[in-house]
Amino acid sequence: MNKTEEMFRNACEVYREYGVDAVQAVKAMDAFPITLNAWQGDDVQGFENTGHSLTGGCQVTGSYPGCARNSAELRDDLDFAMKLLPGPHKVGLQGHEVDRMFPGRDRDAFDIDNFSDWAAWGADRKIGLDMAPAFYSHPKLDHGLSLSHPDKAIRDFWIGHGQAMRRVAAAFAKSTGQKSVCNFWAPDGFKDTPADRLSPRRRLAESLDAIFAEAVDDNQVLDAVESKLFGIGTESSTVGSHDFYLRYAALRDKAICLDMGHFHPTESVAEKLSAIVALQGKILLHVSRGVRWDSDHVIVLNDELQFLAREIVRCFGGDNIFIALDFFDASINRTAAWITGSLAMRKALMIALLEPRTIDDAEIEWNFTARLLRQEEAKSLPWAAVWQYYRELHGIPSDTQILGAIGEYERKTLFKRG
Ligand code: RNT
Ligand code: ZN
Repeated sequence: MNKTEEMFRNACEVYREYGVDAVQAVKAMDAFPITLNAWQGDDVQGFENTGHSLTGGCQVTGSYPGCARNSAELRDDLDFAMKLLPGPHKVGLQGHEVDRMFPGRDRDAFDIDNFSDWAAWGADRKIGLDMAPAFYSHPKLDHGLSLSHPDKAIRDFWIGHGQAMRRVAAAFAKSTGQKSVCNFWAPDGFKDTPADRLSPRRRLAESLDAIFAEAVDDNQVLDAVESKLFGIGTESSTVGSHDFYLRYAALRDKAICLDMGHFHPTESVAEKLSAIVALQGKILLHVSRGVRWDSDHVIVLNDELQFLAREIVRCFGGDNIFIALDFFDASINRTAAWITGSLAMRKALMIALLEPRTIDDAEIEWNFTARLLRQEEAKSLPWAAVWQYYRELHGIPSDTQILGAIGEYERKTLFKRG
């Protein structure tokens, strides 16, 4: 028995005293696929090569060398990162991260031919592929509006893009054999106080209804709608606010996408999960970290992430909560961002799966003193010994070895991209 196994056995003994089966917790980890956000690898630029800069109220800061310049390089980087990660993964794409463009064919007419290399890659690796239409970084995002624009021709263009991406999501599901989550986030909003908030919201609802009018197989595509509180240039009001989308999702039986950077700083996304699941709602999580604002920092193992993981584990019903990363940091090695973010999410899930049942016992007995003490006590239980065992079970090297592999990959590949 090696040192890791010995420490794991000891940890199992300790957790048994708290009503936790650590062996079962290790097995349960694979019930939670994590979707990597491909757009971290290309700084949300996409590959249309039309020169459109990033708009829509998001911002990527930093200029670390080696950004993926095309979908093949992006897949290489994802392959590299996923080799160093434990547990099941999916990959999420944006609607402009095409393999190729065709003359005269714009986003409203994209189809699976624009993404066929992605479909083949996912099928070959048995990796599920999610999709998100890109309602931004395009001239038809006009005065900050897309699906809610007063000009029907502009709305129709974006409705076409939404329909096209949903068909691509269905094609991804067919080729990979895994359900594809198609997430709709539109940047529509106002920098300063709008006179009319109601009309754009009515138009957004109509446009979404037009997109979803086309039937898709629920076993292949799960539609999600993502709310946002503000963006750069939409500080005063967003058309697709949380109130709007929570109601829309309930009325139209869609998943609600909760992005951790899209709420007031003191508002917790973790707190929302049980409220939505208790009423049979489905949730797509955009796991992110805002620093002072919706800065989309790489996630780290902090209290909020651990709170989120605890709620995921308690509310998870197999197909009601989907975990997707959403951050974009161009100041560090982009593959390291995926690796750091996915490992942090996995650690938080491990800690949540190991949560002592004695906490619940105390609560059931109305003993809130014991509940508080037990919650604090849990923080010093040997979860790291179980985590190390889980990593070695999946053949994941140490963090030092991962850093070495990242350094070698950037010397051999990334830095040669110029
Ligand atoms: C924008 C939303 C959205 C984006 C991606 C790139 O703030 O979070 O999910 O991150 O569409
Ligand atoms: Zn998001």
